[in-house]
Amino acid sequence: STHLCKDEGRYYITTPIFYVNAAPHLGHLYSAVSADCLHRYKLLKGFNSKFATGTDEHGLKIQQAADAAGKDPLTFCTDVSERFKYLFSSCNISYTDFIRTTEERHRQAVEHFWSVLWNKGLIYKGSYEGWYSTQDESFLTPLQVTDALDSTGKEIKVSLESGHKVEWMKEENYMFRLSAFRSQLLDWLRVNPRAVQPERFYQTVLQWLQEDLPDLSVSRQRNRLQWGIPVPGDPEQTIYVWLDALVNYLTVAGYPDKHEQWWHVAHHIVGKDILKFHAIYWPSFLLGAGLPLPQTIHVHSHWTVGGKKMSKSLGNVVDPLERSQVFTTDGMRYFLLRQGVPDSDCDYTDDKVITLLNAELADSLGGLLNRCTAPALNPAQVYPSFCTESFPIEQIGNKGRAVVEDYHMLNAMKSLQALVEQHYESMHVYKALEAITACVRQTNGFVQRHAPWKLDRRDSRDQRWLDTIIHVSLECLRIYGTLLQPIVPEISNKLLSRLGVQPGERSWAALNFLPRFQGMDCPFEGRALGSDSGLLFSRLERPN
Ligand code: ME8
Repeated sequence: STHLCKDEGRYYITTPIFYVNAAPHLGHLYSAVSADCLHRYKLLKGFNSKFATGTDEHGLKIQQAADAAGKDPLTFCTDVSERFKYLFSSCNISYTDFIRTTEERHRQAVEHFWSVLWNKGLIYKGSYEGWYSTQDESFLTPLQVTDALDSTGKEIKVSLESGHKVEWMKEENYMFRLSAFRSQLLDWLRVNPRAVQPERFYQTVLQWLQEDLPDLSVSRQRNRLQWGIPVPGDPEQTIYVWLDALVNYLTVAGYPDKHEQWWHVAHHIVGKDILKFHAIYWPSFLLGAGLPLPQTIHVHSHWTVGGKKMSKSLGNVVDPLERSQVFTTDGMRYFLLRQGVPDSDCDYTDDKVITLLNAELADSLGGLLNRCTAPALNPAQVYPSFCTESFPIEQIGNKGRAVVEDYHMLNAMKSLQALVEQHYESMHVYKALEAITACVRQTNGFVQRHAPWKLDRRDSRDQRWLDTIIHVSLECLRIYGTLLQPIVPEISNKLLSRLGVQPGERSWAALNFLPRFQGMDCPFEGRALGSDSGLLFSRLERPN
């Protein structure tokens, strides 16, 4: 276990802040669960971790949604923001900060940030003429736009990337000198090849930077957009919602005067739909303001339904609250992180959820726990002793009862922690879960192979071997329970409590698999198991 001094051990992770124009869906929960997993993992490693999420409440799209709902914008925003909070607390999203862009602390941060850019001469008054997508709150070049027909058959223009409608816009705006940052961005990416992950999105950003980088409009005329933060010193202009929104990460860190300790350890999780805003606009704003750039931008792909991106505008969303009532919160979390692949889109079906959870949580992991704690095999309900005579440390010339596959299993267990760490750190959580699942399968095979229920308890050698089999299996379960805490906190708690592992014994430093095999004492040996609180995960029924 490494001791971390206060400052080295800081970590700051963020999700995007979500638009409040409609209710949260499964895609939003996925970003939040991914961030929650990293946050919980860092805490278990002993870090002082900050985890921010929140809601993006300004802009034309929100103004229009509030109008359509017949509510004043702030009331409208508060209502939807509460729904995000409710979803997140229902799903054990353990954020430390929730930010709303309509908060006073945020207005102050944005005004300050704007003034810094202005004072450095990076913002100038100009006029913008071009395409704008309100759905995406995004300015587009002619090359990013194509012809399409709307639902009434009328010819319209849409964004090539999102498919959302665009409109021609011509206004007096403030412009940001984005074009001045192209080479600095390229330098940043060259020096920090892990700044944007996974690799394919890093390549996407490099590709974008091969093209010309026009200056960016960073305000809208007040008569077009009232719902936002006015430009300092010019109330006729409202700050562009994306500049406003991105600054949220700084607001949470304590900008403008207390952000340093958190800001230099910032990591963002974003969907690929908003990569350009985070990997081009945001670093340019930060460079302009003389602030450090984020350590990592973790990008993930999209959940689709029937091959189409799940989105409010398409109306094909999966309600995460309703689904987690059916599949349990941990079931939903497990599914999202086991099936979600950052590199590519993933199609959602209930059927996939049921198949996966039944196989891996109910049968494999739950079955293993059941077997090893069942009164038939473990009548004393203890963590039994390990006997090196039946499972010698040296495999060669072994006179015990362990076979070569058993040593393979132990080797896989020994490398599991490092593998899981590597995959958690790089946000390839599905790979961590793949590795854990493979080990669980091996442990089940170990029990199956030696059929401890066939051993004769009256024979003391058999009894010691039986204890050893159970000891090793419980040690495996203890490792799985500890490693899975960031993914399925409730199931892990149930598992570890059943094994009698105390809350203070669940950190990364306490992992130490099978200490008896390394000639050390095992603190669990001889200890009473915790009480039986029922199945780890109940099999899900398929609807007829
Ligand atoms: O873009 N699959 O907010 P937003 C996976 N307010 N993730 C998805 C998803 C899907 N189908 N749909 C959405 C905004 N997401 C801005 C962000 S940040 C300074 C401002 C997730 O409500 C994913 O993280 O449209 C995506 O980037 C984000 O929600 C967009 O949420």
